[in-house]
Amino acid sequence: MAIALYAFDTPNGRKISVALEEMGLPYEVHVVDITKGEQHDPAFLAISPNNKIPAIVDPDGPAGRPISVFESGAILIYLAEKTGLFWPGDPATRVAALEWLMFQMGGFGPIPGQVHHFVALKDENERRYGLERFMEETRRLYGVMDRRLAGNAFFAGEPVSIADFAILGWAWRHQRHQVDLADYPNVKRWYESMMAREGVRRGFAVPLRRSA
Ligand SMILES: N[C@@H](CCC(=O)N[C@@H](CS)C(=O)NCC(=O)O)C(=O)O
Repeated sequence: MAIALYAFDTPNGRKISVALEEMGLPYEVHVVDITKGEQHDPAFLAISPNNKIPAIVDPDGPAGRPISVFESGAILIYLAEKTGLFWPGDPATRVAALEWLMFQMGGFGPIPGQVHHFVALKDENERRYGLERFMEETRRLYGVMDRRLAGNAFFAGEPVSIADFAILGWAWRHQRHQVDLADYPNVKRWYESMMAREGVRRGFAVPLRRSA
């Protein structure tokens, strides 16, 4: 039975559509339009108590019972454990996948997300302060990623892991947080190789907004 994906067209939503496509899992999209406040609907809160996308409901969860999962990192781990895919079997490599997944969840998401917020402000002073603070840190994070990828094809080494899907969701928005990937050649090489994957293409193409 299909997994229900509750999402919108944002980095955190795209992480999961990409992972579901790459894993070949059947799923159906339920758009939660966060620009219209739909993340506060009681029915959605029942599965995502922090009123944020993404969330999933898997009708075929542990012991064959339905389960809902919120928080994109938890969803990625759940799907990786369910399928055994993009979840390194070697314990040391799995630790690396978890490290880079947590790096994304704790930093490379919350920080560029602040750039997205401040860049849209009209007040010049508020904008300047926020951008100074969060763009510098965003660029530092790209530097961390570039150094990691200097000696590794993917974030946990070989092969691709769920950490790559998590980080890709945010790197996909590099223009919005005003980062030129040419300044980070290893990230650029990784980004282009990830975006060329068939499953990734499908994951970014699936509609996560209602048509007007
Ligand atoms: N840590 C959460 C963050 C999710 C998140 O920030 N989702 C945003 C869209 S990318 C959202 O739903 N925002 C709506 C709101 O804050 O009201 C995750 O990774 O799932």
